[in-house]
Amino acid sequence: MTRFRQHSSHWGAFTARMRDGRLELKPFDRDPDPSPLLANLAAAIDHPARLRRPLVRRGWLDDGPGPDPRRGSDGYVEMDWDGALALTAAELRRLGAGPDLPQAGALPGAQVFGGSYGWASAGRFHHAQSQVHRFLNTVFGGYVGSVDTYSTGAGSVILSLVWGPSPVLTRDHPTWRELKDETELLIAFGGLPLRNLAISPGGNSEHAARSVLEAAARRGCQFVSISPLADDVADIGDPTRLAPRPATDTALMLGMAHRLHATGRVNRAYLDRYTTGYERFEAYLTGAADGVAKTPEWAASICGISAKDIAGLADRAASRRTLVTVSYALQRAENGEQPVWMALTLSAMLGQGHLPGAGFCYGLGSIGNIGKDKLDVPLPTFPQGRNRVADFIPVARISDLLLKPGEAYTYKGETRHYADIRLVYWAGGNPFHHHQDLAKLRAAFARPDTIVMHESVATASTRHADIVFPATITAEREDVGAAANEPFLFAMEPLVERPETAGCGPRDDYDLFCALADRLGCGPAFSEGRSAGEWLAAMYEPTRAALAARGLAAPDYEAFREGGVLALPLRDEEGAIRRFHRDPAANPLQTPSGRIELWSDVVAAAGLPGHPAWLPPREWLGAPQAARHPFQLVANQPANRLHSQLDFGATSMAGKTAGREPARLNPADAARLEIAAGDVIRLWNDRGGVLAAAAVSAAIAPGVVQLATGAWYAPVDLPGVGPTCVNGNPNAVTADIGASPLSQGCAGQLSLVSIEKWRGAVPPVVPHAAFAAAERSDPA
Ligand code: PGD
Repeated sequence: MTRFRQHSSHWGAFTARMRDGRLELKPFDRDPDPSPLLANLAAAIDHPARLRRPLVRRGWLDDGPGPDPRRGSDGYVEMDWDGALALTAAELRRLGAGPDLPQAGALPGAQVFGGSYGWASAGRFHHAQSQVHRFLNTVFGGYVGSVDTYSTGAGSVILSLVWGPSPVLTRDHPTWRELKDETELLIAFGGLPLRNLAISPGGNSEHAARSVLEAAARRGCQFVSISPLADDVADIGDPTRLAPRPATDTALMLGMAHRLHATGRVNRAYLDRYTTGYERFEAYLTGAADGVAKTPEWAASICGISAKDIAGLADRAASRRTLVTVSYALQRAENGEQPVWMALTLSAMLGQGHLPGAGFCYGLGSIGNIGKDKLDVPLPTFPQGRNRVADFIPVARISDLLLKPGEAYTYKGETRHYADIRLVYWAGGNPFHHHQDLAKLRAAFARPDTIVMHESVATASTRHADIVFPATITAEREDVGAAANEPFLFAMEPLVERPETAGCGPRDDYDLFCALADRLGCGPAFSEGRSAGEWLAAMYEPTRAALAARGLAAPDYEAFREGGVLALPLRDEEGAIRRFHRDPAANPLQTPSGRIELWSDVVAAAGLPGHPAWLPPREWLGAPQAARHPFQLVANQPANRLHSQLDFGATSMAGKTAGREPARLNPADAARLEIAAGDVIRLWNDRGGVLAAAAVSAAIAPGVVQLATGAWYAPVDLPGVGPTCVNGNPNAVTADIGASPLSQGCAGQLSLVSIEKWRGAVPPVVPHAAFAAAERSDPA
């Protein structure tokens, strides 16, 4: 394969070719700021962590399906495809899969968890989650799914009640264009880190954030980043950096709001026209309701920023065109709804939402495609079929689902009950990376009868599954690269041959679902008789037809593949937020009142205050628990990889110290604990421990330790301290709690830990290759 071929990833498009056994890669020529993550892919081509043959867990093979605490410590046996597919089909049939599903009443899918959360790869046809959902819909009539995302659970639930569906509003609003041209002051709660902006689910062709920020700065726009990590904003335009105690942004915003109130700068006309419920919020703000005025002084005592700075920031915001943004990170925490709702309230009090470049934006800086212009044509998608099982969980409740069948929990004001799950089917995600309190997840994964997983590489999750199928990687497949708000469609080509292992190499998720569906008598219903290429051509057709209908160049499928890249038209119209502000009666928001709700009956009925409020979480630096575990762990998104993907890649490995993930702490804390850069340190609490390589940085606020997610979970029983992840996965110590009874969102960003220099014998990191170890004998 000597010609450069088109491809795409969540972090950027590129062309590549194999030369002298190495992948040579060129970023997309329209990309002004390509991501360093592109360099991670090459290692995947023939990495020893690649899965090449189906694996079956030794205990499952010997003793059959059933709950089993050996998951996570058991051995694996390699099988050939026929043997593994036959075993799996028999197990799925035992659980009710097949062509003769009941038309009414209980479906076998009601005991199958198929939420299968995970980002997998960028191509739209080989999108693992769509594939697994279509398969389960076909053979089980459906599955217990999941709603919301690990990215934004608390934030999207609260906004869906008080602002409207956040994906619609944030993706339907040209915020970057307005920021470049109009904004005078950007107040970014949670910062605006370029590392997050490099990523978009499905692809990110032009990394424009840096140039937009530079242009805005040249025009005189000022930036304020509010984060305990000073490098959550780039050094563009001399940004003001304020470092509150983590988890206290709501208090800081309340202090600002009180200042606006006390100085008569609340925009009452805006509140009257566009919002409901301000009076009830105001009674809380002033203390009329609870006797505590939320003054800047009050806020300062909680968040650690001086009252003068809080008041000064409110004054600055009120005197210029101000955009208030709040990042996903802030809501990935207990009571994570509050900073999002309070930022919306603060911006409503400033009353500039009707002005271009001002108002409120959720998630700008959290992910690349928010705030970009919207597309005018539909994108290719793989149809998932109909899920006839209505049951679901909020996505981050996976451990509770498996551990507590029948138990009640609440979600959006409803009382629901966890299903009794016998089968877990996962493709394209890494729960032993992404979920919190991984020791608890291990106990949860001991419960089902059977866990089937498709993966390209042997992750910690595959080491907890019973049947593991090796999937191809994106570089081995033909696909189409497309993403919301992305103005290009990419004809992704295979870049390398797929590895063969004695005629038994990895397969595409689609091919292996076809093979299973065939064995279950559901082949035609799953595949509709189409090859992958035929599906791709069919998926492309709605986009082509829409282009033709607009009189634009609309190449047929072959011509599109030949060209490699197709530019898509953008919609030249105001977004939903502008339409609402132009005429709120004609274009109401999708909230009960049609307006921005600063009081919500639905939220109040769910047992939370009906207005945004400072609700201290259990784990923050002002909590009683901080006496035992005095450091706030910020477990954020990594700069050197996407989540846990390609953790063995060049950029990811370059960020580690002797193969171990770095944990950054403030120089004063490091000195007090006698920790030097490069030392191995232990972070721990009652849930477990994790080893990391110390990095000392003034960018980290005192009392804070930052350890990014994504190192592969490798628990080792260390003498004297018990199970400890020796590779540096922070989810060994994070809390598995819902953000609140309202949203049940992921709360993994912030926890309390203790830190010590590890003085015992330093255990080696577990290399990625070791996760792939298996017996080679074929048992069949
Ligand atoms: P990835 O590492 O992207 O993490 O969690 P997610 O599970 O999405 O996992 C994707 C997996 O899919 C990889 O292991 C990859 O090898 C595999 N894969 C890729 N392509 C294919 C394919 O074609 N077929 C198959 N079968 N497999 C494939 C991410 C999640 O983590 C997210 S989105 C967020 S925002 C959360 N963030 C945090 C956080 O901030 N703090 C904490 N503590 N925890 C978090 N967890 C969440």
